[in-house]
Amino acid sequence: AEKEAALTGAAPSDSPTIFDKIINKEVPSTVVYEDDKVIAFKDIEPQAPTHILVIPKVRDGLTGLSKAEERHCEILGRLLYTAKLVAKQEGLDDGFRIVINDGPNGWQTIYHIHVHVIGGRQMNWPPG
Ligand code: DGP
Repeated sequence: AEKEAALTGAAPSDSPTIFDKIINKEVPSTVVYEDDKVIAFKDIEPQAPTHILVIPKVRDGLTGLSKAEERHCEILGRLLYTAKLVAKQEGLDDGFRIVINDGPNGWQTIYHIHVHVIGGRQMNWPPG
């Protein structure tokens, strides 16, 4: 059972996350795109040659996609659109993978919604 428990993400939480400190630049990161609503930075644990996280600057209850409400539709669209801009900017012209992990079974570890933009190599299906 202990081993099984380790093979999941983290328990859901409303606490502030490290991403707030990345937004505030209290924690350094390699920012590749930023505007008034969103920021995109390199993942510290890249799973491919290119691995960027796109996040909203204001979490507004969006700890994860499963917490989305109608009011979040605009920011959700902006996150995906930014993912496209970042993919283009990073030269992922042959394709890329977008991932939103949600909850322990989805292997979510940071409870501030984020879109993974992964590319620079051939992806496989199904995912692990
Ligand atoms: P997820 O498992 O979907 O919640 O993804 C969280 C991602 O965040 C994971 O791929 C590693 C990344 N990450 C965690 N802490 C930091 C950090 O301090 N800096 C950066 N750049 N990425 C981080």
